[in-house]
Amino acid sequence: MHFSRFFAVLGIACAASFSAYAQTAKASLKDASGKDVGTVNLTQTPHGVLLKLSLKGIPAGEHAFHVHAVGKCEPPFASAGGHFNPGAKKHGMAAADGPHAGDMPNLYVPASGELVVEIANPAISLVKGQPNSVFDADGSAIIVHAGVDDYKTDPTGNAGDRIACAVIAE
Ligand SMILES: [Cu+2]
Repeated sequence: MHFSRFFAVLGIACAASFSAYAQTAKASLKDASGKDVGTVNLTQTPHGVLLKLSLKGIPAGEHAFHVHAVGKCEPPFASAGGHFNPGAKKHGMAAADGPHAGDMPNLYVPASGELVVEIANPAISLVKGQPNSVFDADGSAIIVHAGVDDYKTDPTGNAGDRIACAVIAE
């Protein structure tokens, strides 16, 4: 609300200044039993959003990692809806008319179950009022899946169960 009014007054001059609207957000990942399994720190950049993911206690192996369309995490996390997809694209970076804005590369979790990684997602925004803002009317969530995203099966990537969920919060 505050930012949109600010933009309305200053317009393009403000948009050119990264520091004027740098924003951050945070998401706390829980598994279906409610156990804390990591955090995601999100930072707005002029080129999309940088996500810094810190996982712990996630099963070793390859896992799909997405932004989902609804900011609600009720086990088994169907509450988070489908992939965040404001552009009405097909799923996956392998799809000619893809990907969803919420599609991101798979995670490789080592035997320790701990992983720290930074991922840039140029297709989403933290800025309210933008068409690709994760802070839309129903919010957004981050999901880690049991299986791997095949980058092409529409609309899910055939990634299996949702094993962790985090509401993206300001
Ligand atoms: Cu997903």
